[in-house]
Amino acid sequence: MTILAYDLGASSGRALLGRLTDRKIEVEEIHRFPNDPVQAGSRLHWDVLRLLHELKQGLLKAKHKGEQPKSLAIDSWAVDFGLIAKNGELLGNPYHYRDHYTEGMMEKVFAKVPQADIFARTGIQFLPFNTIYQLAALKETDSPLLREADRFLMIPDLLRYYLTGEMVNEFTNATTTQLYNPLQEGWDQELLEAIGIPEKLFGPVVHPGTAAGELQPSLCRELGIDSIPVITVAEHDTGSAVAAVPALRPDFAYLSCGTWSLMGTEVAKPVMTEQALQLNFTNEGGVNHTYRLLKNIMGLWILQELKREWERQGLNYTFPELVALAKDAGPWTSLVDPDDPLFLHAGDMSPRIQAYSSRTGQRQPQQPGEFVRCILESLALKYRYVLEWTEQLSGQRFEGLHMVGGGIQNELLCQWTADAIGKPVWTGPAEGSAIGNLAVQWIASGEFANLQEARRVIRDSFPVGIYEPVDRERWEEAYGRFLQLASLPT
Ligand code: ADP
Ligand code: LRH
Repeated sequence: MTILAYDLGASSGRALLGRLTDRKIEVEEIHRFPNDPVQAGSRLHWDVLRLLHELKQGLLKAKHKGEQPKSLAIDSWAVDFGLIAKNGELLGNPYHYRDHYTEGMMEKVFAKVPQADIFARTGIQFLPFNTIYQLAALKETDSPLLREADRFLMIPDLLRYYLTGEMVNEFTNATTTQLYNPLQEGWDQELLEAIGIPEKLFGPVVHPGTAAGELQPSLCRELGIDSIPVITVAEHDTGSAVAAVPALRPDFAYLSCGTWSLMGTEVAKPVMTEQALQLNFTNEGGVNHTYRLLKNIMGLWILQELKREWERQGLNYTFPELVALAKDAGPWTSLVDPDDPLFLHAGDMSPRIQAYSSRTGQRQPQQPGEFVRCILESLALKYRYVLEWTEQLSGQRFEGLHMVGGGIQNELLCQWTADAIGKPVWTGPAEGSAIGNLAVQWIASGEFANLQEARRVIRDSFPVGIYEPVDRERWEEAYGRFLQLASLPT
């Protein structure tokens, strides 16, 4: 009996069929598609109807394989949303979190609710594109979308709504809005009131593993398939990725490595201390009422944008080619703080890397391999920094680091991460989010008793790569330089 997982990342989406045979998970990727944002005039959007089309392609491909999945679920990147009118129609195409419309909004919201108050209510890190600042920006500009809105749905909620006709807000994604209060276990009414967002937009929040309707009859007729039950999982992709970390102990560190790098640990209760606020750590809701104490690191986004920049110039490199160029380039041409706001928005990355290098008195990368090497070395060093703070904040010491996500195909990055942190790196599975999505569906159906059992089976089903640290002295020295030039608090 198969089940179906859709995992929509910021760079691509995929549909995986999952099967459990003799307590081993088998997965088959049946559909993969790009998730290219669309710049329309001055606005950057997601092409949400194209994503719905791709979900349907996944259903058709399952049908053509003779499969009738027992259930399905969707996870995606967080913070973005659609607004639904009274007549049930989507108002406008959802904005991409890298659109410029939230610039300056954090400060405007802080004038209404002090930053420390927002953290005390939500436990969520301050990123300029959080849903709260997106909604505040719509309010500030008196957007007709907000005026007409009757319901608020995060991206997986929205796609699920298209599949089932039912509107349900899922927990893990709800927490990333910075409008959900984990202590009161609900949308924070005072926060919503303070920024003037009507509370009626937000429905009750359901946890991962809840039945959330069936495929609509009209959709089944269109595709010529039988109905399938739809389940909520950890619909925030990072929540699903962490559910799939094959850790045997409860105190483990992870790095979900894709467009973003999300590094942290799983905790039973949000860590909402002054220090967590100062360091801008977050506490995102997870499976089984857990929380992810983590920090966003800009991640492979910078490399993706560099690749796109070169494509615009007619230079088409694959990721493995870019990694090979980095390997052959000389070390330490330059280091950057990947989280400098310079790198947040779409556009040419090479001039920004050069500008950062000049600003910090370093040599500018010139050759493609030097740029890629700069990004990968800088990421590895930033990982060390965030891992050390994760240990401090959680009061744990980690023996190594679990890496999951598409980025683990970059063996150079995995090795350099081990070198930078001075601890082993354990990699896999690469399709962490999709496998976490499947795992929660199996918990919901009773195939797995709990998350621990799911992780044990994941460990038995997928090979774990091991990278031992080498070259410690050179990385130690580079780390000292990195901390100085990035002016990071230590
Ligand atoms: P997301 O889910 O955010 O879209 P993924 O988890 O799919 O991201 O990871 C995408 C990243 O994985 C790319 O930015 C790229 O850096 C890396 N990657 C993908 N394939 C390869 C490969 N064959 N070799 C090296 N790196 C790769
Ligand atoms: C990773 C991710 C991350 C969010 C970002 C918007 O895909 O969901 O956890 O912060 O996208």
